[in-house]
Parts: sequence; structure tokens; C-alpha cells
Amino acid sequence: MSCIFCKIVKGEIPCSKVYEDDLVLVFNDIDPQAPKHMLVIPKEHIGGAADINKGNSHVVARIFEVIADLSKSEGMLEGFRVVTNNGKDAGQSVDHLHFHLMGGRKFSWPAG
Ligand code: DGP
Repeated sequence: MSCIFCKIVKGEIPCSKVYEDDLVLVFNDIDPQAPKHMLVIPKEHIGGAADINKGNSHVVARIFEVIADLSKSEGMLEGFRVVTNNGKDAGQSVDHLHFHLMGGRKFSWPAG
């Protein structure tokens, strides 16, 4: 498996880790788009949002519990944005499900 995020999970590629449990890893994005910009990923390989199903959706539920906790512990009390890009048109560049958790600035809407 040549998935870069699987290599980060296994410790084969370093990351700036923010949080880890048995199902979820959170680390700082290498190309931050906000003062706070973390990637929240399942440790198991899920290709993207289109690959979420009854067998793995409990991991996604955990991811959103972690996001709620981090929004407070990381000081994003004025608001935050969660984004997942799925597929070519959305600009997904890593084919391992990940949620961008961003905060520390105002965000415009609709996103471009
Ligand atoms: P997306 O374009 O939605 O698939 O987001 C992929 C994100 O992953 C992008 O913001 C940059 C980030 N990224 C890619 N490779 C690495 C890496 O090796 N380390 C870290 N920390 N982030 C990475």
C-alpha cells in the first residue's frame, strides 16, 4: 500500500501529531489554509467519503466526536470549518479519507 496517510499512521512518515486514539489520528496539515489546520483521519484505510458504509461509519462518528473535542481544546471557540474533498472535481489529492479541521480566522461562504 503506497498510501501516504497509511504511512503516516504507521510512523513511516513523520507528522506533527495533535491527537491519536485507537481509531483516529489527527496531525497538522503540511500546507495550512488557516491559523489552525489539522487533518482528522481514520487509521484504517478508507478511500474517501464515497467509501463510507455500514461497516466503517462508526469510525466517522468517532472522528466527529474528536472534532468536537478539538474545537474546544484547540481554542476554536469562535467557529471552525470541517471540509472533506471527494474525487477529482473536489480536488481530493490524497485518496485516504480525511477531514480538514480549520479555525482561527473567518471563512467565507459559499466556498469556491
Ligand atoms: P485534499 O486536497 O483535500 O486531498 O487534502 C490533502 C491535504 O493533505 C493537503 O491539504 C495537504 C496535506 N498533505 C499531503 N501530504 C501531506 C503530508 O505528508 N503531511 C501532512 N502533514 N500533510 C500532507
